[in-house]
Amino acid sequence: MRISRLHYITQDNIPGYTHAQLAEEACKGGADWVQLRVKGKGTSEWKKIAEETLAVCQKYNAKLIINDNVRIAKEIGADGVHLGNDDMHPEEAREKLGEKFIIGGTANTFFHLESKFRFADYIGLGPFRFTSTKEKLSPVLGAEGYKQILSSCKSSGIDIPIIAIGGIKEDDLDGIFQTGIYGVAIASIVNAAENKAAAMKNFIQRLEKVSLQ
Ligand code: TZP
Ligand code: MG
Repeated sequence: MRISRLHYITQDNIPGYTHAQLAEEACKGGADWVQLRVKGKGTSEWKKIAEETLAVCQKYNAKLIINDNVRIAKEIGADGVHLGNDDMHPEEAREKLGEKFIIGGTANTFFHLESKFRFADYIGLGPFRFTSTKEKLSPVLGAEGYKQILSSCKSSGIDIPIIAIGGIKEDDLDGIFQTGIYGVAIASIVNAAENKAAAMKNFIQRLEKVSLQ
């Protein structure tokens, strides 16, 4: 299974848009990978949101990854889960979900990455810079932080696609990919735009111009 180089993430409280509508705009703009990031909702409301978003992703043939909630991901038949510090351990998730499910995680340090996510399918590493999208933000890594962590991965034989996340804008792409990163994840640059589909399309065009290794 191929991990996309561009992960689009939905957000709560975007005026006038549900998560499914955000996903639809992103997919119209060319997104092929959507992470549903819902916070503070009870299971039944969350599951309904996940089902609506899955229908959109299926229409556009995009992958749907559910943030935090292994049970909902399994019940609705999503493509994967994204697990952070407070979520189920990825190895337990693998047992529950089987080999075909995509399991990703968030890390901030090399130690965290290798101790917890060695067997994940991809790792979101960040934040690249400060962002107000996430509460309780870990220390900012910047390009230097990525270089160091990617070099530790190389010397330890860890070969997992690493996705940069946190405050990423088009003008950051050259510098980020120079670190050897595999891909990037974005939320507010699309979600805060007036025309979200156009913002996604523009971001993809800029990403395609960056020489990938
Ligand atoms: N994890 C680390 S930073 C972040 C998450 C979910 C937020 C990414 O959103 P944005 O708006 O692209 O900074
Ligand atoms: Mg989480």
